[in-house]
Amino acid sequence: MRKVLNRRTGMIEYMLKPFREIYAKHLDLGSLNEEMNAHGYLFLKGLIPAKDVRRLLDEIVEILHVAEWFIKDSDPASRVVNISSACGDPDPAFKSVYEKVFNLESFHAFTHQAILRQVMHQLVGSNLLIHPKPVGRLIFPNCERLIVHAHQDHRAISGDSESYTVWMPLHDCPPELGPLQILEASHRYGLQSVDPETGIIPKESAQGADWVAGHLNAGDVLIFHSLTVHAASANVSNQLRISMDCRFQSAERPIDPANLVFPGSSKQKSWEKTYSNWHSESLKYFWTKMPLKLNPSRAELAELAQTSSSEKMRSRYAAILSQLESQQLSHTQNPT
Ligand SMILES: O=C(O)CCC(=O)C(=O)O
Repeated sequence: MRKVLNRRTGMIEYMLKPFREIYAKHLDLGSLNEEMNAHGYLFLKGLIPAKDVRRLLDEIVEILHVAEWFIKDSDPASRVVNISSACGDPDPAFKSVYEKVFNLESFHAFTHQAILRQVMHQLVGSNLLIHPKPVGRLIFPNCERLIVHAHQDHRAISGDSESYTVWMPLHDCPPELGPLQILEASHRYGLQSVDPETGIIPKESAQGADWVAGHLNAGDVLIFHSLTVHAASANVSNQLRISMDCRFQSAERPIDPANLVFPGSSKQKSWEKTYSNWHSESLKYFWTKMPLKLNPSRAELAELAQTSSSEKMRSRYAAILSQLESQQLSHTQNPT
């Protein structure tokens, strides 16, 4: 950490080490695996054309404007929040607005764009699997409970640890808007201990090199390994932070089928509902046409639906299995 004088406040502040930047215009695809192996993340500046990011942002902002998340009579594009609307997952008010964002065809298409595929092919090999459920983050400022603390994605995503998260702000995201911070080289230490009550990795005991951070702009992309420890910083601005994150892996490696269905909310969310206003067929159920290796397999899910120790887990496994069946994963070549 570096000490710097904040000229506006006159206070000394501690700055994290900056991200290692890779400029998209100088992109050497061949060097990315080595960079990822060494540091556990890649920070690609200007990878996605700003106008493409802006198009998606405008669609999302329109939904949030209608939901009255922004200050009355302000320009929705400035994203200045109406603090009386502040909410976050799992508040019902948040979920109903978020569902509209999640159902946008453009939200899903964004993760399939050619330049991202090209980079991710380089990292995972030719048989690329894009997880079908991207996550949109709509983060109100000054809400401590909405901050995502230090964790490793592999704990939640499961399947195979050789998977990667791509985190993309949909507008310029200076430190005061609460972008992600990364614990450099922390992917080398396997799954790290969490506080059993909160599931958070205590920053003091997290293993890795330095915490790194920076100012991300629309079009910049942060990619990290599923074992890389990372955390959001606090949004201390007066604006909503809007970003999205999605996961990529090789289709030759196992995937937890929970990533293909809606196990926690089978009644509220479904692929049929998600697709109801889409114009194109091309991305619907795209993964069912791929020979995936499910872990747990369908036979194991059936067993777990009977034998898991809690009723909650038994019904979760049963829901995953029945949703898989209705997606006709029998199309896969290897549905063990
Ligand atoms: O954007 C955030 O606030 C958290 C994102 C995150 O932790 C992730 O993408 O794994």
